[in-house]
Amino acid sequence: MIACAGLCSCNKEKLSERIYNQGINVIPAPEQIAQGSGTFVLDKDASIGISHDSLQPVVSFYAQKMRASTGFGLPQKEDGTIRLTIDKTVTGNEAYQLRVTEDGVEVRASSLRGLFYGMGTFLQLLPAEIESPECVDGVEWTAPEVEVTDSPRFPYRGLMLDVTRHFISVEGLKKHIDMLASIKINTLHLHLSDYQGWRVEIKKYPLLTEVGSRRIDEYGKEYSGYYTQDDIREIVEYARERFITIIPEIDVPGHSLAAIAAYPELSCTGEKYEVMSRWGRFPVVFCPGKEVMFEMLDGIFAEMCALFPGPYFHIGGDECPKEVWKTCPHCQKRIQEEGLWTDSKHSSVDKLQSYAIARCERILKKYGKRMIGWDEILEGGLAPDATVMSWRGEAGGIASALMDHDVIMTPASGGMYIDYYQGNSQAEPFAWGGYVPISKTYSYNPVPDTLVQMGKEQYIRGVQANAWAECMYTEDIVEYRVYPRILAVAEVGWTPLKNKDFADFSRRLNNAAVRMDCRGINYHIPVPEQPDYCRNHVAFTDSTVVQFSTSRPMKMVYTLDGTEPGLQSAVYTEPLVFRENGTIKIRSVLPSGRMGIVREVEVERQTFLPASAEEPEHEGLRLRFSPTRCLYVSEMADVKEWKDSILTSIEPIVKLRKNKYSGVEFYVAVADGYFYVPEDGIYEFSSNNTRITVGGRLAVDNDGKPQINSKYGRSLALCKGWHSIKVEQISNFIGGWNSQQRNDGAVRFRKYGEQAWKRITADQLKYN
Ligand code: TNX
Repeated sequence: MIACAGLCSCNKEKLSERIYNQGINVIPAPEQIAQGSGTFVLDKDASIGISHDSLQPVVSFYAQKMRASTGFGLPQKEDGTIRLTIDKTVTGNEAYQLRVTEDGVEVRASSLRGLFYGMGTFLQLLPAEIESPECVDGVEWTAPEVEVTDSPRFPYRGLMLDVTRHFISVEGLKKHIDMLASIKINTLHLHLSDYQGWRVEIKKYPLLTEVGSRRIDEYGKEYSGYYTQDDIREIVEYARERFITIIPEIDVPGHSLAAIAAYPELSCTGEKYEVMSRWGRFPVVFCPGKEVMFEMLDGIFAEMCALFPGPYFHIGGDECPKEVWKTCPHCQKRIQEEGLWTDSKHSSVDKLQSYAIARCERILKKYGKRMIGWDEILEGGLAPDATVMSWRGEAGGIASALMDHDVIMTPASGGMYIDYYQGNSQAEPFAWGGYVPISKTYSYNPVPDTLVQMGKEQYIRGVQANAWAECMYTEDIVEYRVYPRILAVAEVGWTPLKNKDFADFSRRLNNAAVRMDCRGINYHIPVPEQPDYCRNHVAFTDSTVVQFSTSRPMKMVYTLDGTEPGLQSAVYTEPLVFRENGTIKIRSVLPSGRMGIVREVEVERQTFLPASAEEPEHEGLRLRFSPTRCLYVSEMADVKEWKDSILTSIEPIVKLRKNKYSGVEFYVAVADGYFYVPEDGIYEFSSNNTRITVGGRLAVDNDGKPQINSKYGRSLALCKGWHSIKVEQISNFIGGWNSQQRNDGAVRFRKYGEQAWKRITADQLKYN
């Protein structure tokens, strides 16, 4: 019987011989690996030997793991089959040497961490089922004969988890820590405070969590969560045992509304605010003109620095709207007193931000910590010893390195934003935006040529991926976005450039997938996409061909009868031809038999919808408007009082754009009239409004969904001429998204085959 979830092999085939267990599957790929012809077999007689008692923690960690899956006793013996030795001639704190021969396994390193990584590599040489938490039968526990000499390319290899927008439980964090340790990621950065939540207990300031950890969602439900100091100690210790350092981030002076909700004196005006339940940037931030900001930060940092033993503390510093500071008397006084005048390089408010950050650095130094900040901390002049995380491209990182500051590269443009879509947005679950397939993450090189030319590349300390969590509503979806892309980051951070090979990495992922199954991780499996023209509703008049591919080569199975595709379903081998209505359900299959999410594509045979016999009379659309709060279109039927007017284009249905960050104005609006179709054709529609109906048929449906990244567009076969159009817009927020925030109000359309979208323009609108 197989213990690993998601593994399914009821036949007699040996698991160890399955395709995903063939070859060498180590991630990240080592610096040097030479394969011999022999094989090591781990059997019931195997034992472990250590050179010194201090190695006990590493040995117990792995012995326990291997006992669980193999069922072997793995006792400790002086001359064990697997031998771990501290060897000071192996240079580098994270380096190790690993020799696997027919007779045994030898790991040497100058540190416990090195031995931990060496053993990690050995486990990856064994069949993937070694990671199973339960005993697995039918596996021959073999590892190829190899000689490995290994050390990382960069000392810093990190993941940032945003636990403010959506909280991750202690158990959830431990699951990440376990997985990250197995791929030699050594830093977990926790983003602990933001507009939307304060997530760490501070004894001196209890309201930070009492008030700051709670927000009210669009349904009036409370969302909350925070780590007690005991939780933090537990997480930090768990991570330490796995050689992972946790870096806490308290974001200042922007992204600080949750703290202001708890202690209003922290802002310029002292007004009372609520913890934000919507995403975006808001102009309520800390006031560096007031001493109370620094007094409180001192108290907060004091407690946190004692909890987090690592050398670094992250103070955020990103995206601070500084407009309020320009008119705040406290800020202006500070600018005067400190002489923070605008000069040719920096504005006075930028200098004020730098002043605040430099004071944070002084507080942190008092507690023995080094400061990290996002690249905005460069803007008013960089604090003396700051380490910079370059996220807005590499420019901030390059500028910092040129000033001899340490840099961690984490550019969104370099594929390090793993909150972005990893496949076509039409095929993937809802995400923030962007497009970061794993190949993009994998191909990132953190050392820009300029720095090599200037001899400054040593300031690049490493690389990090960021999992911002606005659109990660559950812990499952966090895992879906993080894995397997973080495996690519692990290889970017560890493996020498010359050893990187995406095709081989993709192959090794099939083995890593089984290891992740054993850990119960909900990782992403490429979703079938139509190569050039990906959409979920396909209309045609005579016949159509629907084609699928995946971002890395993968078997696909599908059904046409509405049932869930399974391993026994038809295998996709060639484009599907339709002459009648149909529903395609298709998903990818990994070599292990594990399947990805089901993609559903509706195929519909239509006849051209005739245009209206007469041209409508007046230019524009009729608008009905009501300042009522609704969440769903169905609630609009109960709205009693409407105000009628005429619109000359569709866009103004989305109001108040200039006020988009400070709140949501609740209203409903319906625009009605006709839209001119320039020629016969099959048209696809797209809009971030709530619902679009053309010719009485649904063309876009975002009802009850966040009104960004619309993927609910449908297609219609339309004759040239005037067709009725109805645009419904609910202004509210759903899933944290203000429905005006990323909605320009437009309705876009394109004829099949065209790539570019066109807006419906004013001259295409009329009403009767
Ligand atoms: C920018 S990266 C932010 C975050 C958002 C993220 C969304 C950075 C320092 N700030 O607050 O969550 O974009 O991708």
